[in-house]
Amino acid sequence: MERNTTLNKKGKAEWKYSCCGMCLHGCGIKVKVIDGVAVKIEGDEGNVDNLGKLCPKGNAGLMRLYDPYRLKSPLKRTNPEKGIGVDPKWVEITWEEALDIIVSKLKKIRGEDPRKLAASIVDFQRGPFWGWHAIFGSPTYFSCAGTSCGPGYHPINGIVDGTFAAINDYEYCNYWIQIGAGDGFTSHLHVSGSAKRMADARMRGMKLVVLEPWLSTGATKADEWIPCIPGTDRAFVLGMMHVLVHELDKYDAEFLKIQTNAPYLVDDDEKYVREQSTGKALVWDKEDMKAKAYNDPTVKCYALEGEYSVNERKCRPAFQIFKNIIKEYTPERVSEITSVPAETIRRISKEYVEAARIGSDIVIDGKKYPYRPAAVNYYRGAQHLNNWLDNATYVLINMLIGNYDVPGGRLGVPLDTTWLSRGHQIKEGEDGLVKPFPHPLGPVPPFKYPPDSLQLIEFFPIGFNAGQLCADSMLNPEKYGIDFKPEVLMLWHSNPLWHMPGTDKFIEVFKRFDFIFAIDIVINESVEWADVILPDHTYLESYTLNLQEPPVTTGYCFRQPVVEPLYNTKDALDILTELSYRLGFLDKWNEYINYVLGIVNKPEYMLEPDRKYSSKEIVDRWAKTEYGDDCGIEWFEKHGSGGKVRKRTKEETYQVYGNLRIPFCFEFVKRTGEELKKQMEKASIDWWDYSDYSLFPSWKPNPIHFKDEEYDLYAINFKTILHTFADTVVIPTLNEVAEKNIPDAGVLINTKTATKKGVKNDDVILIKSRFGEIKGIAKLTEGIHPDVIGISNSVSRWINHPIINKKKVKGTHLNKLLDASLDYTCKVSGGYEQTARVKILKI
Ligand SMILES: Nc1nc2c(c(=O)[nH]1)N[C@H]1C(S)=C(S)[C@@H](COP(=O)(O)OP(=O)(O)OC[C@H]3O[C@@H](n4cnc5c(=O)[nH]c(N)nc54)[C@H](O)[C@@H]3O)O[C@H]1N2
Ligand SMILES: Nc1nc2c(c(=O)[nH]1)N[C@H]1C(S)=C(S)[C@@H](COP(=O)(O)OP(=O)(O)OC[C@H]3O[C@@H](n4cnc5c(=O)[nH]c(N)nc54)[C@H](O)[C@@H]3O)O[C@H]1N2
Ligand code: SF4
Ligand SMILES: [Mo]
Repeated sequence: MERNTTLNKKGKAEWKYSCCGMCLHGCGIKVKVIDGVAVKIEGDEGNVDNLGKLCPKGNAGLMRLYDPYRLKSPLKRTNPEKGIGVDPKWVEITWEEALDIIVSKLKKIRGEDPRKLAASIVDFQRGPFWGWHAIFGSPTYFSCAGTSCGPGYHPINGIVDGTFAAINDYEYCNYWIQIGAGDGFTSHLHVSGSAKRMADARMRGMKLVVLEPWLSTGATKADEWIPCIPGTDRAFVLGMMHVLVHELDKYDAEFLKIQTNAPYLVDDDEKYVREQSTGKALVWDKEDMKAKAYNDPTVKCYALEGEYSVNERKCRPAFQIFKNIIKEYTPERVSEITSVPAETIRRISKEYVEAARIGSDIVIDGKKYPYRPAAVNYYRGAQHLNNWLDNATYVLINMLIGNYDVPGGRLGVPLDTTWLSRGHQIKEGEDGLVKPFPHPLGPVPPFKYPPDSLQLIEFFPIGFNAGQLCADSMLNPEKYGIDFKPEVLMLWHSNPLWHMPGTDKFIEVFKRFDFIFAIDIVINESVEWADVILPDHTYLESYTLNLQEPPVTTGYCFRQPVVEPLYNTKDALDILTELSYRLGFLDKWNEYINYVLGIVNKPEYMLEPDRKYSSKEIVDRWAKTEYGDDCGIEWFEKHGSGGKVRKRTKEETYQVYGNLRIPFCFEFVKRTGEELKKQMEKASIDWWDYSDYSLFPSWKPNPIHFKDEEYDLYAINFKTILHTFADTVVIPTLNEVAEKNIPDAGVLINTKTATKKGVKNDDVILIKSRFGEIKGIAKLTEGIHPDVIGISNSVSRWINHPIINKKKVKGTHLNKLLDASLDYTCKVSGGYEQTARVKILKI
């Protein structure tokens, strides 16, 4: 149905429906426009993802559009000297001149060796177009956006049930444990709508337990806050599994037997034992007392425990191996690691498994499902150096109660885009299991030595682009076999000097590029180093279709201009098309677009190789490909995207793996590690560690956990509802509110710890790690673990900007305290350690 968009006839006001671009998630918005001026943004109540709600950032969007410090024209640096605080002496130039300068640099390196381009791209809402640098010919992704977010999380979801993300069931969960995630309160999946979903769940009585080093927003609202030492969450959960299996003997054995590989027999070489004639993985039938193929219909009773001899080899069900591993994680031992009392670990485990109602069913819309209304949700804060092991642990604590993709439990969140997949990517894999997708954004990059990418993606058969490694590989090319010298850095919607760990190393790296160009809307810490800047339209002036892991809905949110572009700016997609044309690869670029947008499936909309298409035309064809001939831009302009964003059905949500099994034991991961090792050894690489490529998770302290009397504290970071990274700190209202919100206003220190160190509220302190130092303003609170200090993003910026310059202390940025190196990188997923060991001094 067409919506009535004219609300106020007298004032000629019209409401335009569009998509919020203040963070990646893209809530539905409507913007009131009077005489060509946008005056108000509200949530689109027809959008069932955000349910008509907006977070503070979404409400502040007009300040992005009308920001006086926006880029208004292409700029060229006239001061060749680069550095922090050095004035680039920008001058405005024409688009023609700007493109000429960039194209001549790019032409030169493309002719010599296209790997000389490094690209830092984090424009999530235009995700399909991230491949521009690959079409140019360079595999270097100069950003840790992937490894900051969910380096092990996305791959493990791709391996377990062919999804990208996951969330507890807002509708049916009764006992929600939240570990290091802002879901439902501040961040992660679609917070505007999820705050309502979380509040509704609490109103119907759902209990919430939050494990966090500080009293986060979620923790303040929870039934129980459990403070812990950073990076020890995995130990806490291993302790929970110990209690379930060794003390309470309560877990969902039926689910493990029928729906997972827990009963598969594994030998001492950590391989499945196979039927000699068919090669099928074997299980042990307890009743017939013999090994049978996992899918043999005569299996009467799968053994989960015991030790057997098959094909003259000793073997055990995978579950028995798991049980042996977690034997050592008694609550007493785990308590020493985490600082959480043993009785708390026991009590929470008991509450969790009791709430899970193992064995119960529920009928929804006439269909019977297993009912497991308890689940553990986690995200960035729960993932540390041994990131893979962290993720495997949190997956297993859910699987142990049989809650995977059933009502009340842990639900997979697919990336419902045509360019990547459509729904859960459930395909039959080997040994009766779902097919693993260890690189959820594309095919597994083949091993290669010497590598072609600075982020060494060739060494990560599971995981993500570990952009933080670009620093080490540029500074020590011989160590990694890098046989080319990067010359040009492209920045698009990205601030790597801010977002990468090891800031000082990256400052050094920035000095080594001969030429930097940026596509942005404002000048940030990285863009300040550019030679030429190309100004992009803001989200309120441009087109796209956006779909980013909505937890309970599917369908694109449509972005359209609500006003004419205010300045001499261009859409980033049009810029990329123009560059492709001038560099002579428009044909390849158009072919790529046809492929990533799925237009290849609708030949009538395919882009021809030699024509430049505007962003509007591309989005129109994209929309028609997705939704049919009548649903191009014209349709969306009239209707907004409300109608196309819909709730995922029960069939799309529950038990999507059908009769296929999901992995409880990560035999696939173990095997992948062995294959990698063989290739590395052939290339004479003896400095890689394969130990985390394991069947099951375990605990080992990482370098932040060794006894360190000098650096006696841990520094952590967190996002709050007020900001998207630190980008929105330059939005006046958001900054103003943040300055009044204690967690956003300085460095959180436990009152007792501060008093011991002679630090008072609002004192300026020096924070030092082994890798760097920063200054900050102390904010004393009871709401943080005594061994931890907490630094929000809102105090982290150092750019020369009227809002930042007004701050008493600039640049209180956690990343300056971190290292960017292989030592602090997970060798499976590419994730990195985001916690620092620090000491503080009053100054
Ligand atoms: N408001 C807002 N929303 C966002 C974003 C944003 O910038 N702002 N960014 C989006 C993006 S790209 C992402 S990746 C997601 C990230 O979403 P989240 O993972 O939810 O974000 P964070 O705040 O980085 O981390 C979550 C929590 O982990 C806690 N934490 C830190 N260390 C530890 C630890 O060792 N153990 C435990 N248990 N907790 C710890 C932090 O204090 C924080 O409260 O959010 C998305 N949504
Ligand atoms: N200390 C610390 N480090 C972190 C994080 C953290 O929370 N704390 N979070 C990590 C995570 S999860 C991620 S994903 C990364 C994100 O890291 P970044 O990619 O750097 O994140 P943003 O700040 O969103 O984007 C950078 C820049 O995009 C530009 N921009 C904004 N809107 C537009 C637009 O419409 N068009 C264009 N062309 N440019 C625009 C702005 O200049 C902004 O500064 O950072 C990671 N690093
Ligand atoms: S959650 Fe993100 S997309 Fe939604 S209103 Fe807030 S900033 Fe906008
Ligand atoms: Mo992220």
